[in-house]
Amino acid sequence: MKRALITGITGQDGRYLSEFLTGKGYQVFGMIRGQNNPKAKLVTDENPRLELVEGDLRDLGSLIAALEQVQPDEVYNLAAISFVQLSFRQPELTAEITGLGVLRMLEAIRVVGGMENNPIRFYQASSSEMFGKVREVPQTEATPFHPRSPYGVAKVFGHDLSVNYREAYGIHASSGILFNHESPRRGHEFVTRKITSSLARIKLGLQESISLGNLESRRDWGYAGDYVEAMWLMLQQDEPDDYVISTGETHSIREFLDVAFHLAGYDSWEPYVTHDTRFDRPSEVDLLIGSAAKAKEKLGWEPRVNFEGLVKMMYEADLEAEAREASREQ
Ligand code: NDP
Ligand code: GDR
Repeated sequence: MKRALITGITGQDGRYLSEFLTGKGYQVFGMIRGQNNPKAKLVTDENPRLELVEGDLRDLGSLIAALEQVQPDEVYNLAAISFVQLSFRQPELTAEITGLGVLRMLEAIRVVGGMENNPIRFYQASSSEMFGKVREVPQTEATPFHPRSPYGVAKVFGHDLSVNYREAYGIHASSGILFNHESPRRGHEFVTRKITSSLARIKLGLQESISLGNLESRRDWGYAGDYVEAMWLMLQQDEPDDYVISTGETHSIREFLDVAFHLAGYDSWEPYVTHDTRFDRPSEVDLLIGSAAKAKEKLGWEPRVNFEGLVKMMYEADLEAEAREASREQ
């Protein structure tokens, strides 16, 4: 039975990947941080075969201990400060966790796995945010990086370091340059989930409007359930490599609002959306659209859920959850 260690187990991707790998017959271990983390129950209720181990990306000793305990075949490094907006307010913490955290995990793998024939395969959660002010359209593995946030800069550090540990120490380290991916498990701080959960509440008469920032930026949005399969496929290859994972379609926030409000039976979203400058960013990524041609050719990976399907899945899940919550409160 293969053994996998996932950092960021309580996040959106960690939860999908844990279920995916368990389904493949893996023994899955999730790294959890903090004392009495309230999300431990959520993830073990969701996947009763998941085992938790303690660890924090700020603490090298804890990573070494986790690797010694688990003896993993594969490590998926998904943990990060992942919210771009927060990275402007807490840049040092972002560099510490999203950037230096990768260094610590790679060092732990180097130490525990040994220098020669290191058996541990490593996946780094890289991001389209590294392309930032994009140098070409669509973005591929060869597109130069121009990050536009402390988060993006920290991800470039983690990405380049994974390449360096591959070249310097022969570690089987692969990076997935994943474009935005969403789901009913997406954190409420991200724009898609903010829209679908607020819309569900508007529909149920529980909320009057949504405050948003920049509606013009464009993203290549896919479904997280599809994207975790690509992570696993990367680690099944003989040679480590980097892959763009995306849908190849781009849509603005306005278009997301159009589709979501239309689904909910409204002619227009404009009466329900206000602008709040608090959600604007000091520097913005205006356009993202990826080409996953390499992943299709080498991994046989393609997204299954399209943009409309994704919006529908998220809105319907939020409508059901909000209605359930409202009836419980009555
Ligand atoms: P989430 O924000 O949902 O999850 C982040 C996870 O990181 C949480 O489990 C959190 O744990 C954990 N974490 C934060 N700080 C630490 C720390 N110091 N030590 C250990 N764990 C920590 O992210 P997603 O699931 O959406 O994304 C997964 C990864 O993929 C991230 O690295 C993200 O940057 C990257 N990515 C995501 C994309 C997306 O569209 N979703 C696209 C491209 C890249 P806790 O619950 O304890 O806070
Ligand atoms: P992003 O996702 O920054 O692309 O990072 P987010 O959903 O936060 O923003 C997308 C775009 O929407 C605009 N926007 C708003 N964003 C938020 N969060 N809240 C608002 O109210 C709002 N109004 C407009 C933003 O300005 C932006 O242009 C996500 C994260 O998952 C990263 O970890 C990951 O690496 C990248 O995707 C790829």
